[in-house]
Amino acid sequence: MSDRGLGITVTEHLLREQRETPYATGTFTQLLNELIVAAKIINREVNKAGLVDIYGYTGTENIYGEQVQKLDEFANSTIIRRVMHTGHVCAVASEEDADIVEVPDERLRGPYIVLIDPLDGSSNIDVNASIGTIFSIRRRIKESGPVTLDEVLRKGSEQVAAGYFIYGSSTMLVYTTGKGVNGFTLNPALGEFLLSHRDITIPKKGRIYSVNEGNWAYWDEPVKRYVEYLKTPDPENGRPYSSRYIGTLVSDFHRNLLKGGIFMYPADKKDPKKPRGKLRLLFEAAPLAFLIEQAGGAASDGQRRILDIEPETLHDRVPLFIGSPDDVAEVERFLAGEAH
Ligand code: AHM
Ligand code: MG
Repeated sequence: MSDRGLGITVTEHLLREQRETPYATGTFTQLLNELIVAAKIINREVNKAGLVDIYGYTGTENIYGEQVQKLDEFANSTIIRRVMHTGHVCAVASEEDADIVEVPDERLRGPYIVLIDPLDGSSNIDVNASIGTIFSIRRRIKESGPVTLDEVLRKGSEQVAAGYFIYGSSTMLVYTTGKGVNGFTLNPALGEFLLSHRDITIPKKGRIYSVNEGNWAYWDEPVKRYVEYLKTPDPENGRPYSSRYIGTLVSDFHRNLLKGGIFMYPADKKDPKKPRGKLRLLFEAAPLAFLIEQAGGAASDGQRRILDIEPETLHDRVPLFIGSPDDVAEVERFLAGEAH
């Protein structure tokens, strides 16, 4: 029987996936549910963000003498608190924190490690453009004992789930557990995420490129040549591409996932302290790489598959080229000097 029109909730969808997985205990379903609750709380605060001027600036005291927390700090602490009390997690690593946060020994601990970018694109809050939360879930390596950094510094191919919430004109959850990608839209009247985008597949080739072109002067020549190529008219091959850049990775990624195209944050020479691009491997590139591959796309640092890269530190940065498979293959050819 078709379930069209039924409005499958994300919980129902998770339970169905769980039933199809032999030996599944439901642990993972509960963990993802907790992330969903955290995202609903964040969403509520994001929706009020424009009111800060009325109720008081963030980071300062409001008119009631209370400290108003910045939204990114609020998102970070909300997710960490919620997932740490589930009993299913042994540690959380966040883009906002220098080190991993371990669940104390005296609390119930589980086998999962959660990695988060709690509020991606937070510089867009002030201008009412969409922002997001990225998450990645891994299983720890050891059976017990303190969580060590080497358990977190693992290739992206070892993720068991990854996804994001986007706080946009609608609030959505898009996630994968390695069995394709599904998208859910929050129905605000019900407070439930309903299946709205089943089995998302990215077009093989797109017509959109997303990059901060203001960094042009700092790019290597092959990147410049590739972007020039995308802008050079060739109607038979779908060029010129359109340029779309929001400046929130989640939002730029989401659009390209649905419509096809390529998002790039190449390495640049602007900041000598960040010669390897801007985006973080563990918190941004790897979770989105898992999603894009599950949707039939590709993600590369220009030479290597993102999911094969072993991080050296928690906050490693990587150049990122992610999107439709033919577009990513093409940029790799430019970077290898095989096309110009
Ligand atoms: P952040 O971690 O400081 O929020 O930076 C991440 C964001 C991404 O969401 C976005 O793709 C990128 O930075 C935009 O950077 P830029 O403003 O340099 O184009
Ligand atoms: Mg980010």
